[in-house]
Amino acid sequence: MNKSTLESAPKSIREQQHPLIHRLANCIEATWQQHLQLSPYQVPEDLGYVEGSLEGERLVIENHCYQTPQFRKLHLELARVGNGLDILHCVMFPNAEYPLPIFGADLVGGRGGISAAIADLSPVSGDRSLPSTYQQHLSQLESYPFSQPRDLPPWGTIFSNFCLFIRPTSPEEEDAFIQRVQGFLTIHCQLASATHPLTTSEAVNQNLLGQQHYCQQQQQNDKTRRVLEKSFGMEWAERYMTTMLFDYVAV
Ligand code: BLA
Repeated sequence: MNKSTLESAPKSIREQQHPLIHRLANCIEATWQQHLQLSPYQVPEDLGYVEGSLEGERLVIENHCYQTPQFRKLHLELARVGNGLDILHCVMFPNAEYPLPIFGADLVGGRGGISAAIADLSPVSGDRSLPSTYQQHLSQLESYPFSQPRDLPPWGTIFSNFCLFIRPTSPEEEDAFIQRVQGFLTIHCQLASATHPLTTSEAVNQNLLGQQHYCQQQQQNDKTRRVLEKSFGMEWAERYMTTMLFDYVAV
């Protein structure tokens, strides 16, 4: 195994990634910068830039993290497996005091094209519904007839009715995907900035329980786990999935 942390990565791997991943990464960061007050977020020391290759292909991971008054962690991760499989992973974890849904996105693919493009604003309330302001704004986004919608896995009960999960099949569909995600992000940043914090510990605990459930479901994604295990081993994959990808504040 070859695992290393570099003080500064030579050049963002997004330059080499699939153009849709590169575009979405830029779009996410630009939207965050436009609408939120970003501060640095301390990534666990050895997890900012990681490289591994155990039995199979080399996996390179680059993490970009920020925090804001409303979000305890904004996480954008770019990864490359071997010479062909590119991954973008993004989650916006709200602070415990803010009753906000969780924005998440994952793009997986390579030279043969993107196989999975998913984005959602996932509810964390007790009744698993989105706040009505979110429902109103999201239902006004332009719909697009994507030709290859994909079925959610069994753990995907956390996603909302607005969840978009497709395999994009043309440049038009790639544009429409970016446009929808941009819509999700803009609505989310604007509504989050106007949201007041919760005032009771019961409400905060309920919010944290919802976030915990979201993370526990995501931790069941065996496709993600397998990619990490192949390059870093089981123990490391478990630590990475529970401390970096889907960590939560236990209630
Ligand atoms: C699917 N995620 C996948 C797949 C791979 C990864 C290889 C299968 C692609 C396919 O079916 O076409 C791998 N994803 C990774 C890795 C990382 C990653 C290695 O993020 C990180 C290092 N996943 C998320 C988030 C969402 C998500 C935030 O991280 C949603 C908001 C969803 N990914 C998601 C779903 C699938 C997937 C629903 C399909 C799973 C399935 O079909 O079983």
